[in-house]
Amino acid sequence: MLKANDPCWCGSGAKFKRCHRSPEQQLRPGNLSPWRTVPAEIPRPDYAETGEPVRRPEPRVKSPEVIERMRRACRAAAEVLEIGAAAIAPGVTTDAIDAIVHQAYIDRGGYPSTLNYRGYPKSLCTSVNEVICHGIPDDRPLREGDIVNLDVTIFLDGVHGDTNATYPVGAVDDESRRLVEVTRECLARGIAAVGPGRPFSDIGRAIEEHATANRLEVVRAFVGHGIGEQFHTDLQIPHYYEPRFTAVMEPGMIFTIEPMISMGTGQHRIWPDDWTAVTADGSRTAQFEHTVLVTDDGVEILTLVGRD
Ligand code: EYL
Ligand code: CO
Ligand code: CO
Repeated sequence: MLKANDPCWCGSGAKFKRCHRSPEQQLRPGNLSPWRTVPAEIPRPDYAETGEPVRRPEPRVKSPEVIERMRRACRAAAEVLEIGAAAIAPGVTTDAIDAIVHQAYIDRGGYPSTLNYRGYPKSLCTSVNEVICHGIPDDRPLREGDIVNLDVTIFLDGVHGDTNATYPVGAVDDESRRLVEVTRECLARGIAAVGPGRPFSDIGRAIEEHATANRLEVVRAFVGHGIGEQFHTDLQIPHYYEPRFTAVMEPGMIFTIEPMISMGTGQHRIWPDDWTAVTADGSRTAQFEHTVLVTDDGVEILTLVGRD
């Protein structure tokens, strides 16, 4: 396990000219709290006990009945994200936010989709600064100037709703603020490219164009995904232009768009915990995610709270 004063772990010395973060600035893993439990009466997904999801065929075009359940689950996910975000402050640990979010799922009768998904140990992903995604909540307090992404997924009414957003912790530097705002715009432009009859490649093209125009890089290793009765289906939505993705969007399709954008390299490394993805050069990243439905005339964002 990495210790607080170990030299830079990220390998950038070999592949990149430098790791530009001092050891003091670099994130180190903290300690995990014990596994949280979910009341027995809350329905759980198939992997909750085994850690391994069972791949089942699932139609890309959802039935009206599944779409209604997805609307409820996705709205609940948006509410839970809002509750988690309200707890962000300097000195608050990511584990404390995990505890709040865990209870918020249960209060809505939902199961935390990430809990034991392929063995993931927490109810929330918390990705700080150079962590791209899948950061594990631990006993490290957030510090003023950090940026932190909260990624919430709820299993409710037999379907999953998935959303995330990146927040400043207190006052943050101008470049980090710009990164967060451009990444928010990247998601908005990706969503604006959704509509029946359009190729899936339009989504990544819109995102990559906006990132590149702002001298930022798209992380290519992680993609948006089909979602429904399973957390992840075989449908992939890259956040960069992939001309081979000529398949066309149809009304009733539901998937996530979740661009990860880097101030430096889009290349990644995985921590020894096998989950935490960080930029290879230690530069900061931001991410925003919505679950969306293709409608007869465009797109409906499902992961919004009622008043949005
Ligand atoms: C699973 C599999 C390596 C995803 C999300 C894929 C992760 C790393 C191999 C959350 C948790 C996507 O969609 C997600 N967030 O928005 N695990 C995830 N995996 C995985
Ligand atoms: Co997510
Ligand atoms: Co997702």
